[in-house]
Amino acid sequence: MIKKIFSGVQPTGNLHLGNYLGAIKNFVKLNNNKDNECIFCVVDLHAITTKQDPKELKRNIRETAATFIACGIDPKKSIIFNQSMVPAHAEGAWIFSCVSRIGWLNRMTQFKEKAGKDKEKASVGLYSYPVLMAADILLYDATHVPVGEDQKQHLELCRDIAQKFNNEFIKDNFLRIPEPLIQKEFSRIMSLKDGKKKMSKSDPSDLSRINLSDDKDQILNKIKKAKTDTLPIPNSHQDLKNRPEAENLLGIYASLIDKDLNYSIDEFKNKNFSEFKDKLSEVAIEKIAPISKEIKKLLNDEKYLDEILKDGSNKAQEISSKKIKEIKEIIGF
Ligand code: AQP
Repeated sequence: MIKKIFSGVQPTGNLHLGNYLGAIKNFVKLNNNKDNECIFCVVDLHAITTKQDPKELKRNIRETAATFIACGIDPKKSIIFNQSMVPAHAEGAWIFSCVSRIGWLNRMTQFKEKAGKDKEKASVGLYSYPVLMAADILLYDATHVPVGEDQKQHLELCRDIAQKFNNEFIKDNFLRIPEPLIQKEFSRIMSLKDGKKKMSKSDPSDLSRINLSDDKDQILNKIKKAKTDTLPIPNSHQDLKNRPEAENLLGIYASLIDKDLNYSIDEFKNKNFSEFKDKLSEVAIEKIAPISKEIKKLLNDEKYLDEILKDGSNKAQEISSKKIKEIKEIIGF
């Protein structure tokens, strides 16, 4: 069976190692499989659920597209586009918000985390964010959605929306029920400053994350300053319990070299963190520095990036306009 892949990344700046190891690395693998049809979207409509500076947003849209390409997604094989260029996403989001139930959205933990204590002041868009995400996926009949662990709940909501629409309009299998593709290990990379907090673009401390645009010296400095504890590296996974920073760094190392956590524990057991950090810096620089260099090179060619996004948007428009037309007919418009 041909796998139809859809996933998105918000152009909110500072794409980081968590985005790479949790999602984009997997996008590249899927792109490289000749049997897959992949669509990777710069989800700029999602980005404006929190306040964005217009000039920065424009730059970040190009930078996210550049990051996709620099990481290894081939725009000749996969569709790369930005969401705001394709009207069906906003139309679909409205229609699916009428299918979705308030009780379902009230359970979304990401809204609670992002809105924080002052929920009343959060945008309505931030609340209904997962409905727009459902539209993104359902418009393309995606069979598989590669995401980090933090998006699992949103994907379950998408499946519920599709099921309810199909049931309500007695259209079995009209909306394809997508499967999540979440890596078993390292699907949630944590902050370098706090092993209990997700590595995130919006963390005010730049030292909390390794950005995909960081150069060699920045990577070295951030790993040097990354929080650890006073104990040496243990012999077993079990002994990493209650040592979130140590577990996170060992996990990052393993994921960067495509191994599992036991492999990095075995390699560094009983050693101290300074020795481990030297090796971690080496592999992180080896992986990230070429990506960072390529992003900078691509950003110097705005015309090329704009053409990729335009071409991708035309292709996305062709697919999604057919689906939204069918959806409207089913509803009775
Ligand atoms: N720390 C992470 N570990 C693993 N995967 C992650 N992802 C994000 N952070 C981690 C995955 O990256 C993809 C794109 O995410 P996004 O940028 O669209 O939104 P996000 O999840 O809200 O990312 P951030 O960094 O936390 O952004 P801000 O701070 O702007 O809210 C998704 O597949 C996500 O799972």
